[in-house]
Amino acid sequence: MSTNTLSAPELKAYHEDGYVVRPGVFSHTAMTALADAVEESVLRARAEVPHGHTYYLDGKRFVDTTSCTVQFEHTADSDEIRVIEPIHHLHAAINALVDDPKITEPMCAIVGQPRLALWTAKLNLKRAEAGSGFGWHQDSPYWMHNCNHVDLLPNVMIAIDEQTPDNGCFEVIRGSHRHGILPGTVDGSRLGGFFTDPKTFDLTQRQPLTGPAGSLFFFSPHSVHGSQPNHSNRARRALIFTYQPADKPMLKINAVRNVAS
Ligand SMILES: O=C(O)CCC(=O)C(=O)O
Repeated sequence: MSTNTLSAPELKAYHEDGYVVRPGVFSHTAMTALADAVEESVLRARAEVPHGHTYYLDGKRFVDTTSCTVQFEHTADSDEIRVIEPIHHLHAAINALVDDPKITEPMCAIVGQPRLALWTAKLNLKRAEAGSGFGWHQDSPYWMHNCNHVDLLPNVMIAIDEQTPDNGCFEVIRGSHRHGILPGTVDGSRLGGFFTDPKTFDLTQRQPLTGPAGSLFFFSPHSVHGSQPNHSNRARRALIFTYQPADKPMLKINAVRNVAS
C-alpha cells in the first residue's frame, strides 16, 4: 500500500474544491538543497538568454532560448527573471524531483492513471520585494490548443520557500474549476484573453494557500488562481509541475517525458 497517495477525503476535497494542500511534505534541508539547484538552473537559463529570441507581449519581455522560455519582471528594463519554462532539464535534481513518489503518487490518484508523463514544469521566482503578482487566470485556456486532454493536466506547486500572504503566496478560487474553461477578459491587449473575466467567478471563494517550505499545493487546470506581489524581504520561489497520462508529448516539445515508475 502506497504511503504517499491521497486519502479518500483528500481526493474528495480536490474534486470538490479544485485543490488540496499537503503541508511540509519535504524537509527544510531538502528545500535548501533544491533552492541551490534552482539558483544554478537560473544561471544556466540566464547564460542562454543573449543567444535567444527576444519579444515583448503587452510590454513584457520574453526570451525563447534553445531550451526554455524566460520571462522577465515587468518593470521597465528589469533584468530580474520571473518565470522559466520548462525548467526540469536545467538541473538533475529538478529532473529527479519530477519522479518523486511524494508528488507522483498523489498525481496518479488525481489523474486516475497508474503511469504519468510530464506536461510542463516551470519555475516562478518572486524575488524579495521585486516579484510581481499573477492576475486571476486558469491554465486550461493556455493549453487547450496544444492538447485534447486538458481536463487531465493537474498541477502541483512545490514551495521552495515558506508561502505567506506577505510574500505573495498562491491563491485559488475554491470551486471555480467546476465550470470548465471560462471566458477571458476583453481589453484589447495581447494577453488579456488569458485572464479570467471577473464576472465569471466568485471572489468571495478566494483562498490564500499558505505553508512552510516543502509544502505541496495540488490544483486543477481549470481552477481560477493568481497571486499578489512579493512585498516581503524574503524570496517566494516555487516550482510548478504539470502531469498527464503516460506516453503523451510535452507542451511545445516533441518528446515524451514519462515519469519513472
Ligand atoms: O506563482 C504564483 O503565485 C502563481 C503562478 C501562476 O499562476 C502560474 O504560473 O500559472
